[in-house]
Amino acid sequence: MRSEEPRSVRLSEYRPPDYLIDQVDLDVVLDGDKTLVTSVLEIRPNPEGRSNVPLVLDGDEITLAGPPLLDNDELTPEAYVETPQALRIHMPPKRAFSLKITTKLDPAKNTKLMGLYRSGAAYCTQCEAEGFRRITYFIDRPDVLSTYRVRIEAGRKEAPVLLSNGNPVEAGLLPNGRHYAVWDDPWPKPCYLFALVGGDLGVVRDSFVTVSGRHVGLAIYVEHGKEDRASYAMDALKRSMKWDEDVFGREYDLQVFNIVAVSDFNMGAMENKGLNVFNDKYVLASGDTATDGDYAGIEAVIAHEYFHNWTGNRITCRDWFQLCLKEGLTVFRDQEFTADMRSRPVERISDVRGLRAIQFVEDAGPFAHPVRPDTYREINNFYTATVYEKGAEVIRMLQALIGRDAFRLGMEFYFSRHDGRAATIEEFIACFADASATDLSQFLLWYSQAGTPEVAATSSWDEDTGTYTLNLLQTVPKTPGQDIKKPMVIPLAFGLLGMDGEDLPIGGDNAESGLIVLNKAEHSFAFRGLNSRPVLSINRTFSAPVKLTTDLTENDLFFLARYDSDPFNRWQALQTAALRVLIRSVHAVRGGNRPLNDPRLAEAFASAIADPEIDPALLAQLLALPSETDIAREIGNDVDPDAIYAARIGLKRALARFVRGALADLYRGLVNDGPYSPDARAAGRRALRATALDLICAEQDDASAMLAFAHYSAANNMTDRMSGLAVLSGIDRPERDQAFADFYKRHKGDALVLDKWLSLQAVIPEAGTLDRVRRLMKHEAFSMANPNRVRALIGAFAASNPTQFNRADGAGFDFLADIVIDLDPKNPQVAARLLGAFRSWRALEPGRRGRAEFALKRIAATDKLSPDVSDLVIRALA
Ligand code: 0A1
Ligand code: ZN
Repeated sequence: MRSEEPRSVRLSEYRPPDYLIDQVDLDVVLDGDKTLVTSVLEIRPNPEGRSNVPLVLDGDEITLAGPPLLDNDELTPEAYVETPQALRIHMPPKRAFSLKITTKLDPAKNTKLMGLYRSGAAYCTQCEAEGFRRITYFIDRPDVLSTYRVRIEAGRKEAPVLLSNGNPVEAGLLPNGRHYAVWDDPWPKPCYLFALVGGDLGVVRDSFVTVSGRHVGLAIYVEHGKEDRASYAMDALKRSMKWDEDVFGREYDLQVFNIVAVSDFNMGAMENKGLNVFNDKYVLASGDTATDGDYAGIEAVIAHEYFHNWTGNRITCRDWFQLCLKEGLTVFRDQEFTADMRSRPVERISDVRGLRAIQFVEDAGPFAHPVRPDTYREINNFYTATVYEKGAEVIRMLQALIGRDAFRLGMEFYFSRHDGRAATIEEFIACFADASATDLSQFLLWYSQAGTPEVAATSSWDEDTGTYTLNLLQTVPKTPGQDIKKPMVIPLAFGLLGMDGEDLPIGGDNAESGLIVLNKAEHSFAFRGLNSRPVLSINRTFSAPVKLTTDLTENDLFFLARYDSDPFNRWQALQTAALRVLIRSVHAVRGGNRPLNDPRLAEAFASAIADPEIDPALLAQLLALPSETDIAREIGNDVDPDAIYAARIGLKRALARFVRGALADLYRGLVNDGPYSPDARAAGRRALRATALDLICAEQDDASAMLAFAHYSAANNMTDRMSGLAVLSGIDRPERDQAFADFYKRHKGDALVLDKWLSLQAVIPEAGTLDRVRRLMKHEAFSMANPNRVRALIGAFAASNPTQFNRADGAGFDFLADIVIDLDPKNPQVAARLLGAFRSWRALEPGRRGRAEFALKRIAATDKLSPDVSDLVIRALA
């Protein structure tokens, strides 16, 4: 490593701040490269901190415009020092005082998109996690809570819209074509929730009346001309506000709620108090520009950011180690919202697919970390699937363990005890321990032990006594820095199916409720008085985020796929059966044989298709084979992505041949010529039709190309157009280029739509793709400066094209290394995210592993790496 290793921060070293800041008055003059920020801070020594210590205000790439003023008196040059990372006042008064600081910024030069920057026609901010220090000197940590009054001034033409947190209190005209607005946020907040927007934007307005009758003005600001694409986001916002009242008793607490969509954004969106700033991808949608998946994403992200108003904003985190306190909980809340708005089982399946594809892989590789990490070098690298998605699973388990009523009571305790404060995981869990009179100390291991627990279920059947015995064994694998693990508390929802496929009444030890709770390494449960050997359905609804192995036979699995009363486990049974075939097949392929097939799987597909009771969205999930990543994860080491690809496409072809007639009927029966509606039912039908198309076209021959092209051409909405194009993209026929060219012509100039076009080309599993990606980097639709474009092309290639990113010659790795090295100085966060593609490099077969290591070492040897990238390469190579 050429650059210095970034310093580690440790949870165990937490100390309360030495000073508190009660009030912040900001005056921001937006004026291009002469932008000035003046802040007046009301500061006092913290009784819980150390006394007589210097006041250290964090800073990052900012400079003072003049000496600070303490209680209106200019500080002498000896009284303070400005370093690249801080403003230090050597001997501040031992009483409350005010400090006035002015900094000068150039938002247009801010390519990191942290702090105050420009996006299109707007100035905007991003402060989480440590961006406020790029605007002004401040105690930039979440346990310093202040009320804010913000005055913004700008040219009226350049920035007719001036927004900040809280309520609007004043606005007016100024000489020289300028104007100003004042915002006041009465709720104390940490500086990471500060936001400001100034720009020339279009707006869509609506309103919401809260449960106690207060009127809230809602507004969504977008690029001019895109107003008609914000209506679904607005609808989702109103539904979120109502849902949080109904389900969690949470009422909104300001006169206005504003959302601004910007096109340059490092993440999905940000929950700044009363002023959410969004990546425009999660706001803008119309039937012609967005897919059903995009609509679902908008609904979920709008809800997520809105729900943060209570879980994150009213109650925030004491320090960044507690990030899951707001993120895991808020993901849980948005997933529950979606389950209530759409189909609960389908939402669960798609959440679990996502969890396994990303979090399980993360948990099994060099980047594994606990839901609450205990050390970090760069906090930006901990906005991970583990903190977010596994964090949500932990909350879901908590609810399963103590029951819904106690869970709701625990949430009430949490809201009333910690409102207006910065809390910890221990304080959060104590609310549930009190609400349920349960000792949750062992449960806390879910926050501190990394790695996906493995549960092995074996059983025996005693025909003479009618006794079924279930043995459960749990282990937690080693992860970086954690060699020894303790047994966890694992709630497993389960049922036993009788010969007729019905759930048997469950008797027996500790298991009357349909929930087994493991808390030791090994358990054994006996179920007596049964007439025949039952079939076990366990971890129903995926009640615990574990890797499960069972002694279920394939016939048991097909039985469950058909009869299980839990739709999740019906899906799971088919996935497990398919995975078993696929893994055998991968071995066959590597041994030089043809891919394998299992006629029973084909029959299971046929019977699912023939089942009139199954809802189309669920059927689409049932018919989707495990992904290449699923197969790789299951294999675990010595992974050969080409063999996986061959096994999967081989099985898909065989299955499709077997159910060809049924698929064709299904495909025909699902046509819908009516106008597009993004509702879940219609989306489910489109999803099933797309799945049928994908299977029918698995041969990738001339007929497939014609059908997919016809599907593409007949589409009257983006969802259908994309499902046609996605299938075509895998078929090397002239129709493919024709469709890509047509798509480009139709959507030229619409960057968000062209992201889809870039992504689809980046994931083509063919040897020419890397060159295609290189060519597309020079295309006018691409820009290295925009995170969405980078993710659409390069991110998709690295994360979603297993055969081509992991090319045997290492060219995929080299390409990504070059990109990371080039992007790092401009936008380290986005560069670091791309490195996530190396999350399982050690699991590859030795040739590829060596080439991946070489590429990682080349990055590590680069001069002046950012803390973001160097932290990840250090961990990847450790
Ligand atoms: N709190 C946001 C996530 C977020 C984190 C960092 C950001 O800037 C780099 C932006 C957003 C959320 O959970 O939605
Ligand atoms: Zn969040």
